[in-house]
Amino acid sequence: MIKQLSLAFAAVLLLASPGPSEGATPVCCTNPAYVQAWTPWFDRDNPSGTGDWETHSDLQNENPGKICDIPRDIEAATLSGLSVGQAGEAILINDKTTGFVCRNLDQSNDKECSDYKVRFSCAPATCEEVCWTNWYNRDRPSGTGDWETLIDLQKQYPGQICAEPLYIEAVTVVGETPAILTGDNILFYSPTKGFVCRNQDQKSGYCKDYKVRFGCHCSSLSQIAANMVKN
Ligand SMILES: [Ca+2]
Ligand SMILES: [Ca+2]
Repeated sequence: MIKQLSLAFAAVLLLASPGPSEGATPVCCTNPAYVQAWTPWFDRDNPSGTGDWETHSDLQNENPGKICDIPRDIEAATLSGLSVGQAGEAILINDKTTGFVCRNLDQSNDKECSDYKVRFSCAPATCEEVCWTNWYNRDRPSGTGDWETLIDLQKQYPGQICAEPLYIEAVTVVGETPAILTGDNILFYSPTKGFVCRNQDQKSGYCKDYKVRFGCHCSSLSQIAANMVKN
């Protein structure tokens, strides 16, 4: 009885402290507001006509079932890997609802737009299919930036994160502000790579400190949960 009570107490403590503590405590069936789950990159048009048209509706029609109806975010980059800001061109539309359009007539010196690719962030379809790992915070931004890469976290916390996460969520350690709302320029934020914010990409010279967690197939985390109970 005492053993049962102490186990129950420990379970309550674990559930009550979802911060960046050590150990895997899979949290199942929550559906956080700001999840970054990027589709693959899409590049349907070239700028040789009137411009580069990568609209959400065209991309959805041409890639059935691959892009959600209501994306949470959009990212555009040139095929050479420059962000929209780095490319410095006049962009007509760059929003998650309409998609991306760069018109040649808006560019100076009769220049054509660069060729862009886009991707969208889509929420999990249902919470039941996704279980979340604990929060991890392995790095601080005092060096070159805040490096919370999947490969480093998997090495540092062996057996706690599934091999192929479906989703990633990143928030600030202080205040738990979603990464996409902080204004920091994020180098990458992807379930397959993890999260990196470099100080050199920020106007202020420093990234905020972030923690991350991953969304996995529940079956891949259930074994971890079973091991937790045994231990
Ligand atoms: Ca394009
Ligand atoms: Ca961090």
